[in-house]
Amino acid sequence: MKLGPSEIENGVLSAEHLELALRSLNEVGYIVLENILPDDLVASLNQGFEMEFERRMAECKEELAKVEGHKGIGIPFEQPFMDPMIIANPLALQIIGSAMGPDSFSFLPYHSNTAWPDSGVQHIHRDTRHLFPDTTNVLPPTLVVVNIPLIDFTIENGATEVWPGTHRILDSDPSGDEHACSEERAAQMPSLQTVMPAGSIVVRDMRMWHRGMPNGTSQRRSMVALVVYHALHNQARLERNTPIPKSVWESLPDQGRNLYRFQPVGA
Ligand SMILES: O=C(O)CCC(=O)C(=O)O
Repeated sequence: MKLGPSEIENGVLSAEHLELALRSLNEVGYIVLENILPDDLVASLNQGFEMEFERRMAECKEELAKVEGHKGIGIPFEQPFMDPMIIANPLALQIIGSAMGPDSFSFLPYHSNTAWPDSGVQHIHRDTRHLFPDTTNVLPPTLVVVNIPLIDFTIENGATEVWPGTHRILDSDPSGDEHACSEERAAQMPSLQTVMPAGSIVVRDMRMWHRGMPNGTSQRRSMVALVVYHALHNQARLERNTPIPKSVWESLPDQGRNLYRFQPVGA
């Protein structure tokens, strides 16, 4: 979805765009707000991730072979990672608040999903199960991920493949694995790769079937992955004890403080 300049500047979706975004999230399983973040912020975030990858290369290399070249990292509580436009983006939060209520919550730090050069094809999976898989009713989303591509996502660099509508599929995989999705069944259904410009924001229902794709370029392809929980999830079970630095906390608008309210604030 392409937004108007005043929506981007004011951080508020028009009523029409909000309705479209909610319909897309509910019916398709995700919505893309195209190219809404400042280029320099996105470039400095990508550079920050690149520096982290270089710093932690030994640890990454050890794991890469096991994960088909799809290896993200958690990030330090530093700028530019903690920019309020990233961790409490008003447009993403408007959609999430309307879809899941005002008391959704999240934790910091977020992670990246990164397809390294020469990565393979990930197995098709959903990131979360249905809360009530034995009923015939599909619930609205209770767990969404905010993804922010940090470089242009293309077919060549392995834009994520998604299967629209599959967040509504209730029957479980014969393997019994609640995150597994049938490759045979997926092959019969339409899918597409999320080709989109850097600095877009995706809000995705985490039940939707998807997979990371091969990156045939020489540049790592990263996106921010920030998970947001509906208030019905048990925050005590999910709680993180790492304090959010006071400077980060103080930079957050009220909506952002509400989002991270279960996390301690440090010095
Ligand atoms: O990096 C990607 O394209 C998708 C990775 C992903 O969503 C996952 O591993 O759950």
